[in-house]
Amino acid sequence: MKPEVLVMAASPSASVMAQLDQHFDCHHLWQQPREQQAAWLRGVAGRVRAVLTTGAIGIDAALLAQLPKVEIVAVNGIGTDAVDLEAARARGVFVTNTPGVLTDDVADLALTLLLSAARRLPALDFYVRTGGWEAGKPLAPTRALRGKVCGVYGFGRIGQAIAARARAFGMAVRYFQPRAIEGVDVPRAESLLALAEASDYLVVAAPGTPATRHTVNAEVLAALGPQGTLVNVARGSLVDEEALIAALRAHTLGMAALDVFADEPRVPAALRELENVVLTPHVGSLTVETRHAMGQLVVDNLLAHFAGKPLLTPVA
Ligand code: 8YV
Repeated sequence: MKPEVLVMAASPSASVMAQLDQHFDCHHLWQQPREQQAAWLRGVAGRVRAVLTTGAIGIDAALLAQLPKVEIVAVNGIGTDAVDLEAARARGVFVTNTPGVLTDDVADLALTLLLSAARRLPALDFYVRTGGWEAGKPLAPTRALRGKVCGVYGFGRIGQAIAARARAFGMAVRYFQPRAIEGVDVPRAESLLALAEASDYLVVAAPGTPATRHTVNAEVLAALGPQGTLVNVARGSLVDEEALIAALRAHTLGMAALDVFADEPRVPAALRELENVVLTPHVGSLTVETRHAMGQLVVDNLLAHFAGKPLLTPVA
């Protein structure tokens, strides 16, 4: 008998979906109409041995408690902030995620956002579409990237990949995270505030944890300043969104380019109405290649678990 797996969300990779259905008896929650999901779940919960979830959906203690036979939670993403790791640990439930395979695409999106803000891409697109060019409306020059300072908050794999890209654009790079990284030729700032003071662009690439919550606060945003830009490809929880909106409104912060938000998919109207923002819907890893690689790692972790082999990418 195949192990029964609760699949919270689909992968865009047809191969991953086919492998899931080949090796496991899958219960696809995402196929159920929203209003019927709770009742449907009660029907399958008692038999579920594995859960496939995403970084955004995660799994809370209440759902874990509904699954008496669950052995493993495989997260199709790197962030585990939406997973109740404590509850999983208490139950002896393994957790895996997908580090490594999404690094380049998330770093690419960070630079896409940074460049879009620097060169005012959304405004230029609007200008052409709405006939501003033909009408000869004035167009102010933007600022060059070369020589500017890119501060990277969080210097793991993704932060370091962002730094390499920023350097290729002629930017000077610094980073901050509590633990210094040995053997890198990027200077570490003493604090996040010092990093913001030194930076023209502050790119957030740190994990969303209780310790990092709202660390990008009013003081940090003020230090980044009216010519400064905040880029966030990590988690919305790291930024005090109310302080961000206030700073953008008052132009004490120049711009923000955001892929992640405090309460996704709800983006505050106050943020959507601003002109000095670039907004994308949490798509750092959303490429065909990376979503396939992430899904494959999920499948391989599940297969390893049910074959009694070591997990490929366990969450400590
Ligand atoms: C995904 C992410 O959007 O990896 C993460 O932590 O936030 C993203 O890559 C998410 O996990 C959906 O699969």
